[in-house]
Amino acid sequence: MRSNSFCAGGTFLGNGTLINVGGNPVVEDHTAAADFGDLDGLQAIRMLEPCDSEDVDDCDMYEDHARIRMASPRWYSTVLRISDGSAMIIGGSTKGGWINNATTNNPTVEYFPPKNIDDSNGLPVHLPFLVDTLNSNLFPIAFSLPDGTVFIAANSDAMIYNWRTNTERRLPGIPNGVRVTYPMTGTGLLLPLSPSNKYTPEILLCGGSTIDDTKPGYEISSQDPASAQCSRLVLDDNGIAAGWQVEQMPQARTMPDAVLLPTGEVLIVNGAGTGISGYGNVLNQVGESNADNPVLTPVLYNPSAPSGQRFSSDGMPTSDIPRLYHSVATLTPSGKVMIAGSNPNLDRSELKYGTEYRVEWLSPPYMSKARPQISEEVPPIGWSEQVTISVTLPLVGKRADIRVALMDLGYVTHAVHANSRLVYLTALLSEDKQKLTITGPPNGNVYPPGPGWLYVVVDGVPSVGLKVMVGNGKSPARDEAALQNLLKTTDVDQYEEAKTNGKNDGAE
Ligand SMILES: [Cu+2]
Repeated sequence: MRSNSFCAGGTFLGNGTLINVGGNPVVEDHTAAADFGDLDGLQAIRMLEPCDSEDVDDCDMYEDHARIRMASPRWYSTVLRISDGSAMIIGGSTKGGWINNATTNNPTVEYFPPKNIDDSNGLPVHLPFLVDTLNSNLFPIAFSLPDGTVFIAANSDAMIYNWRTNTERRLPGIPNGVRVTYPMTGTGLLLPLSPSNKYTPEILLCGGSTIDDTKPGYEISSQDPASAQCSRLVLDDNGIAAGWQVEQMPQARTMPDAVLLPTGEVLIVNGAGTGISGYGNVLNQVGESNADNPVLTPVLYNPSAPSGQRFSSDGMPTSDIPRLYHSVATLTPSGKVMIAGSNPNLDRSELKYGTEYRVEWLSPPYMSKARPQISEEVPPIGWSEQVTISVTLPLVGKRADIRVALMDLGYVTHAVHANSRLVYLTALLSEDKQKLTITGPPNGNVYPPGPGWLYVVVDGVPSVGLKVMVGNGKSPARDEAALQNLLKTTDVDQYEEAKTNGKNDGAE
């Protein structure tokens, strides 16, 4: 990788290529041993084609800003795979920093490969929503919806964006003024989609903060309470009319991570009980951390349990490792959840809330049970296509609940679990209980084409996930004129150029 990718976003594309997008400017003051790359990363698009070779040079990362880049600089933007297998790149700031403001805001979306939407011809498309949601609007929470539109939450607002027509449908505000995006960081998920409820989408947002986002850092404290609120909204006309359903987590959290499990439950981990994201900005910093009172016990949330009985920490281990700013958690193919990170510091630090290198593996209760198995590779699955796979199931009764979960494990950063997705597939077990015939998702709206992981879940116990390619495996369509227009009319490394010309103070 040639440029500074610290705090980038990313996604797999429809053909299985991973892109890593944006990041930081060149860091000029070397504060410690760490180094960050010599090129401005704000407009970078880096590509990696995963490969099985033993030689790392065979699957090197490709980066050449003269040929492949964004039209505009973006720090803390969200990258989302959409229904045609391309990537939507949402919002961000035009330079590194902390809380966003009107002079640094990049209130636009652009695409990779570039598109011509509303005569944009490869250039960024303006989104009024990202102006109206200043200041706390970085790393928007976004999910591709089963009708091909995109849900976006930023600050204490939400909308549905039709990217094909460039139209916004504003949704009711998040109740009680809770802000959910950086630096008042909450987290969000699209709850599992299933054929039995006609893939009706429902959004879950948890944690964040009600601190006034127009206050300067010196009026905010690391001891200001975070929000315990989770808010759910069903995204059809009835659901939107009914509004957000509010419930309370057992503990308040800013910077939580919400991880979808193949069982349909949500694991909530990480984060702090007080303060906000970032470092070195607020009163009563702990070391450099803007947040304090780490929350150390994970909680399981069962979206389909009756209201009031959805949260439980029964049997959950309590960690002694604070996971604050720059922490992550993700489901892995084994079924365990990998928990890592935390660095609320300018650089590597050994002060309190120092740089955390330890990784933890959380085993949900199903890990200790007899597990089903998928016994051979899973072939690629096309839209509504039937595929038969061999399975080894533990003793299953007549009434066994057998489900097949197609999952995107997402691209996790800064509590944003972009691309996280669970789609239950129709599955039919053979008479001899050794074959499962599954039907692929109906189209790329329900599951944007690209790689996924398939888990067979029997009575709430999932198999190990097997990798599967969904869709036709082809590269997303490329609009050559839009790409050429982007390369011709925009400069490489606009932020660095603005700094040299004195148009920018260069502060980070
Ligand atoms: Cu960051």
